[in-house]
Amino acid sequence: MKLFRTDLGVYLLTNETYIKLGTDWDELICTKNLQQQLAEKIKKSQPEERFQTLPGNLLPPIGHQEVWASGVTYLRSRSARMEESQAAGGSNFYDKVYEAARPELFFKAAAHRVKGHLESVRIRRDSQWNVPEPELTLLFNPLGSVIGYTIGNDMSSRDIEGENPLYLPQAKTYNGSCALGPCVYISEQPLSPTTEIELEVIREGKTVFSGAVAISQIKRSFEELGSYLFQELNFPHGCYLMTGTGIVPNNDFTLVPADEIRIHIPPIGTLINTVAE
Ligand code: DO4
Ligand code: MG
Repeated sequence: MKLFRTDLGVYLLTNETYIKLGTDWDELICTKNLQQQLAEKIKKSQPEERFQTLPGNLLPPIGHQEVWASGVTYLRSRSARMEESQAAGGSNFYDKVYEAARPELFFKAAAHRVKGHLESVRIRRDSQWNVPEPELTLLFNPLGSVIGYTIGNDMSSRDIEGENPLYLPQAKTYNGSCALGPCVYISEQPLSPTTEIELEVIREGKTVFSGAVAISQIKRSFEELGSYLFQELNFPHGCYLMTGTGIVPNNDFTLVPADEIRIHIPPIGTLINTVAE
């Protein structure tokens, strides 16, 4: 099952049919026993609530949820971070956090800054070295349970975070730095460890970067990341948690305006964003 948010309401996609659930995304995310409630809704839905195509214009799948992110959860992220911060003497912080009991968790975006599928993401004007970070993103309800999965793009300025680890919030959080979508995938079963995250960057019609990683390569469990996040924070509307990137292009790669970023995670779908000019 997949949840889509549009300007006309919230829709559940099941068996190639979109079923209207209502208009309040936050209320839905906070529903107790969501899966059971959705199953009931499918059974009871009336013909006038069923659609063959998604009604309205797609919006990012977010109401008042905060977006948090995990860092250095894959070996590739650890080595990339160590390389970019070596000259500044910051590299051993990343080595340590990869091994430490406490994960790196940081605030990524308030809901109003989140871009959806087919919207533009941005590069900071004061940065010369930028990458997309394709990340499996967990949706938690206020009780701290994972209720769904979406695709996240943690746009990052590598020169700024590499200059000094204390600049991380500026490298990660700015207008247009976070995209989520296109939907939330709801499943009774956890995602298979063989699930692949795929990234492709297309420039003037040609693929200039592609890469893939299996989610089994992550160093920490989703439960571990979630339990640290909820340890000293409450989320009355639930929250999103990006789980970190396992794909980082080589150091000679940077995004440029008009690049198209495609992130594919079956069975969620594909999130496509273009870098603003
Ligand atoms: O420590 C810097 C951030 C790393 C990150 O965002 C990631 O590993 O995905
Ligand atoms: Mg990241």
